[in-house]
Amino acid sequence: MLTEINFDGLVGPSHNYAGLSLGNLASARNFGKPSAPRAAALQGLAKMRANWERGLVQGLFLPHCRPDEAWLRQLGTTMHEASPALRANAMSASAMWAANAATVSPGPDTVDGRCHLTVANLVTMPHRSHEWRETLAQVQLAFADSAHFAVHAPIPAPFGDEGAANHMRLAAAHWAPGVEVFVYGEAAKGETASPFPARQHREASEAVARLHGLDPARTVFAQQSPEAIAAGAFHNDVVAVANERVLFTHELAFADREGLYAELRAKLPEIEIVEVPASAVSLADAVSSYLFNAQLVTLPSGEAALVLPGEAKGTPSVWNWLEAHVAGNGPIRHLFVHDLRESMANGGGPACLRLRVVADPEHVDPRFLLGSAKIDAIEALVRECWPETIAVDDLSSPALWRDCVIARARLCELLDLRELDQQGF
Ligand code: SUG
Repeated sequence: MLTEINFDGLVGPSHNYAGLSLGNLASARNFGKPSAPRAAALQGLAKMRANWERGLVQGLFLPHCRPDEAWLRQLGTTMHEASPALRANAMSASAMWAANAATVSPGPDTVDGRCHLTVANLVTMPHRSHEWRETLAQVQLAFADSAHFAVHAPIPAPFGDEGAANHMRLAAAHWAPGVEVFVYGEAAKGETASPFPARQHREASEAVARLHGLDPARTVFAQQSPEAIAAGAFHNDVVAVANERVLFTHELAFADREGLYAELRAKLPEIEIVEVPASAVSLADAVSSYLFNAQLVTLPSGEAALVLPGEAKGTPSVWNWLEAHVAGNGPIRHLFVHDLRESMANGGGPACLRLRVVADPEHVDPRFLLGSAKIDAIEALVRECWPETIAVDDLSSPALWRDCVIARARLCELLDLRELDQQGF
């Protein structure tokens, strides 16, 4: 039975605000503030539990081993000797944003009928560029069943690939053949480049589509609007989200909105495009509230629901639009709000925290799937081992480095994934 599984990245014990992501306004705004890794992980786990209780299948990716001494070794240094900037990069907990782990094409879309996953190279940001090795190791374990999954190593540099955050799948139902939309960023000809980097390159998206064996007739490449990138939409999933036949998008998300909508209508006649006009919600409000970084999910009843961050409820233009949509019998029928402020303060909303994989859960390594008892056990471990707070200066503390390594080792042991603790990432 093919179903959608949401694999959430657990927030790691080194979660901090080092301001590492140019173009991510929240990351820049919160630079230097103390973080709360324990609260952050508990907020994420509460969302996972709630989605599981809603009847959705819930999976987990582990935080990566931090500090990443292996990466520093490649750079000829160690945590003791590295500059504060390199230390912060080696301590980043950014792997929590699992939407950037990989791009996923479910079996009904691919030439060999297997679900294909390409791990993202994340080459644009130094602190994210070393995630791929451990992500690849986890993905290879979770989806080891090669009769049903094909796992691809990252696209080589310099072609930037940020994974599912720039990829949308539309289909009559999860199990039906879908139309896959790859959204890339680049300055339009003749336009001044945005002050912020476009992290997803078209060449990378085209390579992923080829590797996955997608049918060109059901594959779309769309340019993100430079205006959205300049407004802080460093990934497409900050301004648009798709689920089954619904595309939920801001009016200014795409460079050629009319052209894209026409192409999608031609390829999937049953599509429902729910567009929020800039006159109702400005790009600035969309970016600060993360309205579109909601999880758009299909509940067991068949109804569509949005899993939103608290900031969406706290932004009057956004909440007014949502309430009117639900009252007016729009395709989205339910709104669930979660406090994810620790992740949000680094630019990561509900949708950033999860990677969607349409597959049969029976084919996934069960160590990566969650139920209530396992969530209880992880919560207890987080309360015991995750630091309560980290100030940016603490990133230079050997005691913190040791605590982070121990916390993650305990998690690997709890989940019976000791092999991930021994690979020396
Ligand atoms: O890559 N933030 C992440 C947020 C990623 C959100 N993901 C999606 N939109 N799918 C990023 O910018 C914060 C970095 C820091 O300052 O520590 C950070 O990496």
